[in-house]
Amino acid sequence: MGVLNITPDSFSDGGQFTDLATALAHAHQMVADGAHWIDVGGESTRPGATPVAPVEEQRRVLPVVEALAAEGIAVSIDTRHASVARAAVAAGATMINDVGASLGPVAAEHGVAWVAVHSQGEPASMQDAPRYQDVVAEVLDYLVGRAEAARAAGVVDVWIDPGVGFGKTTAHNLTLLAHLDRFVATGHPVLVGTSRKGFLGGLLGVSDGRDVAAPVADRLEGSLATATWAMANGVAMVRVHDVRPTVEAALVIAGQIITTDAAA
Ligand code: HH2
Repeated sequence: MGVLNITPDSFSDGGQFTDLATALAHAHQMVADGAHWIDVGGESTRPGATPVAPVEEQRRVLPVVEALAAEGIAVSIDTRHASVARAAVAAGATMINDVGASLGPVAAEHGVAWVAVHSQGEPASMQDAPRYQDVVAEVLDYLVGRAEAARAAGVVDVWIDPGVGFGKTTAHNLTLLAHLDRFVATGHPVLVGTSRKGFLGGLLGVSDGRDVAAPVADRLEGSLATATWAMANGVAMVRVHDVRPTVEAALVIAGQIITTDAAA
């Protein structure tokens, strides 16, 4: 799943794709690089982000969703708001990627896929003091409960996502990643998004012997390591900014031959 943020303030690609032509060109490149889904978002949910009014979110995402869906590209809408999800589905999105994990009924209403993402707290304050007794058990119980309710309400295609970075410390994130097999064992397809996230900055900074976090542009190794780990542990989809390197990493562990553009 390739990330396409139509926002001025996303932590890694904010402001890059606010122009329609640039956004579409980037989506086309991600599809050419091997993305099966394009995840379109109009509100940053990075720690400390300011909430966006649903009407503004729709203004940002709908032209992009409509254009990509019209070309037959599978589009998911990354939103916490029912009105945005409904409008995006009307424009052609066929998956609701739901960081609030509350839009199962909307997915049921429209017969589209739904991703339940775990988060603790709201983006504005979620990283202040995340607390769990047993992070794996709590996140798992929550997601299975949400997924079962959505299935009972009629959603056929239900995904679960432990929500790396959403109200979690680095230790929480690493513990969840270490136990992805338990999420996979639920039988629900699992989606994981670690791409360029802050905890990788901290880990890469430390591994480089620096006492500062690696900047967003310098987190590819961490993104690839965690995406590859997730895939090797049975995760069905990874949500990434760097599609081509992730596909190449996946092909390496799948034992397949990579044909570079130059050699093709
Ligand atoms: N992470 C982000 C946004 N949406 N959706 C799922 N299913 N899983 C995730 O881990 C996830 C997500 C945050 O990343 P990004 O979109 O790159 O940044 P921002 O929220 O600043 O736009």
